[in-house]
Amino acid sequence: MEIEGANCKYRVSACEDLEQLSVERPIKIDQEISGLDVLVAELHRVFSGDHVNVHDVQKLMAGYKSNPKDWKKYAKFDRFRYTRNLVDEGNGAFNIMILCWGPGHASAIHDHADSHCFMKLLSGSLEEVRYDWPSNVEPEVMRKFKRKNLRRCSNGTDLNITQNGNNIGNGEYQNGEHGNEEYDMQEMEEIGRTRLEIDDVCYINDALGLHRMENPSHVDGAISLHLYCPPFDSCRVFDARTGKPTEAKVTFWSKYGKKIKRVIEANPGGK
Ligand code: 2CO
Ligand code: FE2
Repeated sequence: MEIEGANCKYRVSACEDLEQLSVERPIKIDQEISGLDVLVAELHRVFSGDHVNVHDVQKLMAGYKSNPKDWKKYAKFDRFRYTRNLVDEGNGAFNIMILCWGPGHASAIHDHADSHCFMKLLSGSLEEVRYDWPSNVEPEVMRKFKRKNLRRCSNGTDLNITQNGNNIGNGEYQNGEHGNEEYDMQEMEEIGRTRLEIDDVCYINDALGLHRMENPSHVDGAISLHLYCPPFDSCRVFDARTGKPTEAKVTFWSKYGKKIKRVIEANPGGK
């Protein structure tokens, strides 16, 4: 994918030029963004056009310098899991949220549902661990690689697992029980590791692989700002030992600074 030219108004698999995977580093900052509300306003402006360049979104996020007074109303932690706190719904084109990671909190290994994912560290530090796709799970973007006769990808079957009640967000990955389907187990392969420090911006999409985020500190929390476009409400999480994917809902802990009332869902088939 020609990341810099990719139009992130569309899903990753709908982008043209899938060959190049490079991202310009360091990100050149064209304008300083004086607050989180200014960043959100600039994002609305950029996303109101027909074409949104991935690199321009990175630049805007890099141009904002983290200031706790801007984001403290969204910084809501849970003792047990990382929380997802919605800041803005981007007129349906994107959503932007603040994730709060308590000491030692981590996500499962997950994909990004064919969307673009931008991430900026606001406080503390986080480690991103990237993984290759298990060879028997094929994301939409890789199908496109194949259709275009471009490099790579598996010839295995696509597992179609949709287990209701699974949940990513608030760190909750209630992966439920695995089905009875045959599964060719394969340990997942780590392909990279990056330590993010305050104000660092990074980007991932399904063509670049899967990832897991972890707060390496056992003492301090970490806070990150995430932008997804298009927004998504479910993704797949993967078992590191087997590569097995499970569909998981993504949920919010708070929206616009207000905590969401949790509804305990009935579990018809549950124990
Ligand atoms: N994608 C995860 C989530 O939205 C966070 S890791 O950074 O993309 O919960
Ligand atoms: Fe992620």
